[in-house]
Amino acid sequence: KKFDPKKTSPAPDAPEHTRTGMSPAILKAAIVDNLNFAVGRPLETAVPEDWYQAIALSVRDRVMQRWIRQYGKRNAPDVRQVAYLSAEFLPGPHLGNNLLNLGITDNAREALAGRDLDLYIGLEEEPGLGNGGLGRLAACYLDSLATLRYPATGYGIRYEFGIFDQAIKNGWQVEVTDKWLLYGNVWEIKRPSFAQVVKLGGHTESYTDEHGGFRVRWIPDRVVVGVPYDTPIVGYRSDSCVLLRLWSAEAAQSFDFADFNRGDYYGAVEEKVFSENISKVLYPNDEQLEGKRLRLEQQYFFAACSIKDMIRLCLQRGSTLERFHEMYCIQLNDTHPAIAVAELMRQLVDKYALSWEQAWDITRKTFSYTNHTLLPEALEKWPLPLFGSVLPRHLEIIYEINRRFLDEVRTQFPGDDGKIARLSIIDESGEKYVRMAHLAMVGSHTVNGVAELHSELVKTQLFPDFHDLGAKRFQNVTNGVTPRRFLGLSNPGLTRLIDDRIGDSWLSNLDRLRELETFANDAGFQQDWARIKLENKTRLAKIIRDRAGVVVDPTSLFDVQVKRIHEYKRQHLNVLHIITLYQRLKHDPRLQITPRTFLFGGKAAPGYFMAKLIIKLINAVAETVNQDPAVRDLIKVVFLPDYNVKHAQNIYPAADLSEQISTAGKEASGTGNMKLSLNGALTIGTLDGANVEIREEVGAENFFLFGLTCEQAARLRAGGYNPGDYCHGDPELRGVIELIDSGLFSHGDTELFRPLTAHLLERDDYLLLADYRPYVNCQQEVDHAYRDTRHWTRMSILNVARMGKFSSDRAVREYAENIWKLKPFTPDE
Ligand code: Z2T
Repeated sequence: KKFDPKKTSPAPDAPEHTRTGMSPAILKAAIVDNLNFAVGRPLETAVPEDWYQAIALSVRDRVMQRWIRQYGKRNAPDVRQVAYLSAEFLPGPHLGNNLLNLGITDNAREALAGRDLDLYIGLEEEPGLGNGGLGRLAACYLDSLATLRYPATGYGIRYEFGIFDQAIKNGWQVEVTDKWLLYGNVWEIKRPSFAQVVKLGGHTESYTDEHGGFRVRWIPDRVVVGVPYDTPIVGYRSDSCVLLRLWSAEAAQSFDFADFNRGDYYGAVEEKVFSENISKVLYPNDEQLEGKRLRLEQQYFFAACSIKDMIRLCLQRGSTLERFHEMYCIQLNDTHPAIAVAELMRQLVDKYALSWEQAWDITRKTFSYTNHTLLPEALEKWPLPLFGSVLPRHLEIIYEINRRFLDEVRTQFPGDDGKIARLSIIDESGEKYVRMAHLAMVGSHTVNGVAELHSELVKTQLFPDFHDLGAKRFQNVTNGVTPRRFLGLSNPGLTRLIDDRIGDSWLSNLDRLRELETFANDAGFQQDWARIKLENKTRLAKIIRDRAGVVVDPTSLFDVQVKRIHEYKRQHLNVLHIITLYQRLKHDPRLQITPRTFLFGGKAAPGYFMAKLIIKLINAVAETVNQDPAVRDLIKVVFLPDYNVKHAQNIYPAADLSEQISTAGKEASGTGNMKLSLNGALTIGTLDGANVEIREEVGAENFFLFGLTCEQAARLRAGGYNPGDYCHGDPELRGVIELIDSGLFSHGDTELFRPLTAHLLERDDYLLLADYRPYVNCQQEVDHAYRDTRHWTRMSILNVARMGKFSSDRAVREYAENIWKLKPFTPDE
């Protein structure tokens, strides 16, 4: 068949709605247009990658149309916007989600007339611009901000290389560079005209201005240019869009002609290389500070670009900077962007000549701060000399902020030097540091934790002295996840079943899932429910075979632990349970247990030895167990390489059991726990983070609880915890540890896992041995419960029906109403 462009392309004089329309016929024409004119491929030679590009471009046009239509509303002089500042965003692949949110998935399928839309959707390289929960949360919030019609911008960094791709070689993690931009990125639009210049290094000078005022200027020794790339994020069934604006670093001038003319070619390009380094790569540590100069430069780079962008827009919209806080509120996603507090002060005082008092008032009314962890090793602090050499003016400003702040503290607590030292933004207990959490606290009107338990611990454990001051508002906003991507898009089978029973409005009103409760006992509904789970498991089983080379039984219990690998998350406790079952089956070959498939996924920070050893242990146990004929049909262990958003979307719908087994008090919230339960998995978990609230919602009888509470854990530690006692008192546990040390899982190498077992026996910071017996017993209950399919299915239905609270729509509404004081746009007529 020959391609005739006249037959498929709209006439050049066609009305606008014909070019941007959503009908199958018009979509088809647009896709073919883009294939020809943007991708540059005739239909008959187009490969799937070309089709992906053409479809994505056509969808982007339609997203942009919404963006344009809202321009007037967004920029009206009386509209307050939220700027969500985050060093990480993990949006996942856009195409499928944009089709869903625009409501044109079926139309696109029809437009493609038999071509495989899902194949094209699957080709998209995801922007892995985050480590885990924190970055994914930011992406969920953008989805909800757009859906709920709040005026918002997400500001972050356009890393050229995102989180590394994980390969598994010989059981070990191997990091592979993430090249997400290799084939281009359809969704972003570069905006060179909004570029910002950012200063770095150098020194400060004081001078007297024309009114005789004392002023300071910063003479940098380097400047870089930040160029924004915009990705519109479209709301679900709404006329609204929000913008994700990511900054990319470029050299101020790509050639220094002075150097070039002297014949120093390399000197001339050096500047370009140094500048571009700033947005080159995401630091791959979750919850482990890496005090590197480049990381501080990244943080300042994007904070400064974002603040300057807001000032530009504020002035452009006819406001004055005295009203900055009426035009913008800024949410700090952890302390990574906290330097923005000092940067706003610098802009207002040094550049726009506001008084310190007025600038500080504006600043405090603008910022609020979300804390995401209690782990001490994650709390950001910068050595003073390093900080001063990168940001000399900001250090002065921070000293002034701190001086005034501590003066206030002194009037409230006279003579309490200990309190002053503990509250100070500068840590002077040894080597001096700038404490970024203190800067964020002092500079903002509200601070919040991300689950009820976590928010309590923020007050009582993390910042008790700030809490005593009383002035600051401490709040809780329990995290939420978007049901669009994590149910609507990932689990179309379950989505259709729910639609059939309760209509289709629940995806934007998740509380309506409660209406499913009436069907929890309905045998027909239970059967449909179980059938869909089995279909999802069958689909995942194929992926497991292709990607991990293991054949698993879709009727076995899929026991899933997917998240970053960290000792506090206790993937190795899960492994101790697996080895326990293995040991029991070896001793008693006729033992009846529920067949289980243990699935793991997650990346380890490249420098985190223990986490990497845990991955090796999982794979080592998998290798031994999966090939042992004595247990082969009862337990299978799989480590799925390269856990990311895209793979997560295949895993959640297939899970029966969700492992949320962190040491109580360590997981701030967790969000995977929500996604899994929303897809009908039952949780086995500790009273940690949002687990507490999930259990409250779904009912204790539909949740497998075990382990120490955080108070019990604290008491145990205070009384001198001795893990060895637990080992000696429990022969089964001792057997498990001895089995690891025997070399059974390491081809006779008795030393390989010694760092792990030795740590458990000698220190066990995360109390695995204390929680081992309760965990294994609880798993036994899971085993029994799964045998009663009807009862299990009923619990699964009730889990889903009661997950309404954990929609990111609820969370974003709480931020908007209680912290940002933001009003949504009125809908278009
Ligand atoms: C992260 O993903 C989280 C906290 C961090 O603290 C850093 C990163 Cl990269 C600095 C996680 C928490 O561990 C998790 O409990 C929480 O659900 C998530 O942030 C979102 O709040």
